[in-house]
Amino acid sequence: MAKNLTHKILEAHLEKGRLIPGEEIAIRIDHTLLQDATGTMAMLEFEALGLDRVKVGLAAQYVDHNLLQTDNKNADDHRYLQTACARYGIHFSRPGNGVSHQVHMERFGCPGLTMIGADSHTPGAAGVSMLAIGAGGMDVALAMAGMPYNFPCPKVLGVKLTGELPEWVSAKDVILEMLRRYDVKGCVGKIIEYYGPGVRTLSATDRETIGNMGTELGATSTVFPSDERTRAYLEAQGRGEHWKELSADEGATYDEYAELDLSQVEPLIACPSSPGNVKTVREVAGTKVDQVIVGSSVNSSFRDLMVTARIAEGRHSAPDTSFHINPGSRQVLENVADQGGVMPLLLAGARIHQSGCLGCIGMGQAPGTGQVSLRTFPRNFPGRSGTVDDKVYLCSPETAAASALKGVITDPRDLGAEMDYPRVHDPEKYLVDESSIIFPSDELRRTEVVRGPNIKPFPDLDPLPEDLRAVVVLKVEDNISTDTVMPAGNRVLPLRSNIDAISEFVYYQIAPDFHRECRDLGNVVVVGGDNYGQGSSREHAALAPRHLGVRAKIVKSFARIHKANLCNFGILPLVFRNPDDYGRISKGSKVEFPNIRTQLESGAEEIEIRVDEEPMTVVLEVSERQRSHLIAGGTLNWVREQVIQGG
Ligand code: MIC
Repeated sequence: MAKNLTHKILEAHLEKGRLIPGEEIAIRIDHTLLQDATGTMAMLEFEALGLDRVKVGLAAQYVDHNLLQTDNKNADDHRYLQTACARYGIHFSRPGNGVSHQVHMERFGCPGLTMIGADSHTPGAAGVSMLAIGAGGMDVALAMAGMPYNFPCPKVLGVKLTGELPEWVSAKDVILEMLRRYDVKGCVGKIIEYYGPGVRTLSATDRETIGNMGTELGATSTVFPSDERTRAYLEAQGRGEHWKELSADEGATYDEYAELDLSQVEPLIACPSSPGNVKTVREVAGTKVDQVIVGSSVNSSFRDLMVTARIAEGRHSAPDTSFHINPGSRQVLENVADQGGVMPLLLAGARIHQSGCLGCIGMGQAPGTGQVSLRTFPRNFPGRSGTVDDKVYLCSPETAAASALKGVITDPRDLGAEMDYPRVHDPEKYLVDESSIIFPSDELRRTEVVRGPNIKPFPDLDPLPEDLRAVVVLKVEDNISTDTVMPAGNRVLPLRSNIDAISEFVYYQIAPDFHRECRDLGNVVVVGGDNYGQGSSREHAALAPRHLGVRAKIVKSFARIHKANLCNFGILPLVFRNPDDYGRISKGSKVEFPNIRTQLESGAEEIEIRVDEEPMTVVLEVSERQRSHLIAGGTLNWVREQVIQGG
């Protein structure tokens, strides 16, 4: 039977289950990716498994998030990660070498392989036709230990691309067009596979942009065929031997279909404060812009910076507009410099930063009060920039560059009257500099792991009791992102390896007393709407609430990674059977979970609880494996039980 490419890759890696949407499957993982913000906790979890060496084809650790060093903490974490990588056999990409997604694609990504990464934008590896999935740190730690990755088999949405992008329109506009159609939860439970004649008009880094931001659609992953463009990219990286051709079989079918004519795409922009709030640039043109940032997690490739440089060449940014460049990697910056792109940027007034995520995760670059910031980043959830009531827009490098020059949101096509569109071609051979990557070796194996004082052991979590009584501590609405649950930014990120300390920031932007109330109340419940926990993969959005006594979350629906993280840390992910029950429960409601342990052990999907003494039925839709983890009080407890039982 003719197969689509997603099923071909999944089948080649399938360890358990059937490719039936919704059923849990387990796949073998070829690569794992960690970044420092999620990686310290994941590394502690890996260490807790007690292995001598990683057991995965290739494990990589990037330091790209916590780059500001305002006290000892981040630098201590960097040293911890570097020494742990040496000790356990993990590739270590040093601070300043670049964003995980960009560097992994440059140096390690291979068509047809699988990867999980403790970063929700891991699917960017679609650029070199990997099937890459964002996951919580615990799941990545298990994969580093050689275990397969378990997840619900997704549907495959086949998107046929036709035509070719017009001038001044680029890959970011394609993914914004997808967001305009599907919004932030339209692709939950799906892998998006692009196919058709339009694919070959997109370069590997264009595909990376589209894959990276597929996450904002709620998608599990994104897959692109591996073709001549993939070959050209790998050859330019000096890794041509890793290329192989991959595509769907002739006549392959998909669970769902869509078509996108690239020639019809126009400059688009996601308005504050959701990646799904997409308008045409024309609709908001003329809005005054205080800050423009090109780069970071997405749109930070050679092409993206070079097109910005060529647009800015011989011009200057507007006097009231602060213009920033965050290169995706040291390699990108070296190549842009080599091809004459740095001088035009400097002369245009750009502030060129080190390679890394920076303002994308609130590590600096926060806009001022009431200021408008235009960014080529992947997400703009409320307050993520670090500024309360921020006004962050997401757009292509072309729109960003045009707006930086004019000082107002500008459709880049309007520059057509002043200049020709500077079409940028990727180098036939990139300058390759691997000196900031430390490769594993037998000699490094003897390295002693150095732990700073801020690295605290993984907290103890008790197993699920037979009966549970709790109080609703917070009720929130739809589309709450993990940025709201567990904010990032320079005050909070350095605490990622200290759960007790970071817990004080849970929900602090919308409920500053959350942690105190939890401590007063004992066991608590959080109530939410649809798509609860969208966005980042940060497991701290589950682990820190659990540490504060959150034992269940009852919502209308969950985002994929957050739900898996809740199971990993023993928080019951419950869904209202009747969505109207959302109205029957409020802050202060008393919730009883009688015989909850027995209910879970019996495999019940419908769970009977009592809310303010009235019965209510909620649904627990998890796999058998996750059920055992919830009963044990979390995955780590469960793994330890298995080790003890196994002798
Ligand atoms: C993000 O974009 O939110 C991040 C930073 O990449 C996160 C990881 C984190 O919270 O550390 C993600 O998306 O997983």
